[in-house]
Amino acid sequence: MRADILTIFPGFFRGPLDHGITRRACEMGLAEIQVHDLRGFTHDKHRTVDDRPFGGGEGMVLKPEPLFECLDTLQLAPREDRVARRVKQSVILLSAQGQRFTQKVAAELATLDRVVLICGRYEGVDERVADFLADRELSIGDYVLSGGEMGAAVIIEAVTRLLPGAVGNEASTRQESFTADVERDSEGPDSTCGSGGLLDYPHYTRPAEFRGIPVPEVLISGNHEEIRRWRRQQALEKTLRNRPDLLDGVALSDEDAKILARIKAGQE
Ligand code: 9D3
Repeated sequence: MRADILTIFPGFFRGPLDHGITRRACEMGLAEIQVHDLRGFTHDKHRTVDDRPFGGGEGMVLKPEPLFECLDTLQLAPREDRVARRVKQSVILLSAQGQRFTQKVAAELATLDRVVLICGRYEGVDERVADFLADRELSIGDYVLSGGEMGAAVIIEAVTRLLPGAVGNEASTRQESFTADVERDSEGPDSTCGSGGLLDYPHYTRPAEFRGIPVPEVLISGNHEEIRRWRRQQALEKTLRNRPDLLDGVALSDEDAKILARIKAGQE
């Protein structure tokens, strides 16, 4: 996959993309990431990328010309072919007004040959970019950021992990069961799920006692059936505590339902 990032802060991406899986994916030739400085597509002395909003109001708005001119240089297929999915390319505007980026969207993007990520800044981006340049508009969550750069880095990492060969065998096997979960229920488990749409169970490693805090005894017992049950119970407890919304969309086995009923009874 090739990814192009359009930004007024190209230096931001030196760091996030030069580590871990994204770095390795680039070195292996699975991903190619190009960062484009929007100021390189201005023509005035001050390399202006923003302007005041028509109609008045607070703050500045990202001008359309540098974004359109930068995209012109990228040799993408026509927008109608992208939107009709005749080509595996997508131009994405990162903004607070976008649809939510989820694991399901990440899986969708991972099937593409090219993605272009346009990073919004200031109070917003001239709406002609959303209407005529980008194919879709994405937000990474319901909180206020200062621009789209963090969002672009998040999307690159989430999508790169899904490229065949990008992560080790063990992890990719786990991911497959997870993707199946996502496909079964579009509103369902999104992230965080080790299995079955619940939060992951807690992990421990050596030492068996650390600063007086012991590892749960069951994990040292060697009784694998007991360990399996304990992990399931812990996953259910944690999900109920931190993400009760996930329990609505998940299919619970009889055993799970019993464990959950016992947890809820114990809370009263
Ligand atoms: C009047 C309200 N505005 C600011 C408090 C709205 C607003 C404008 C510009 C809010 C955020 C931004 C800049 N944010 C992004 O460009 C952005 C973003 C985000 O803020 N949250 C989650 N995902 C994203 S992706 C891009």
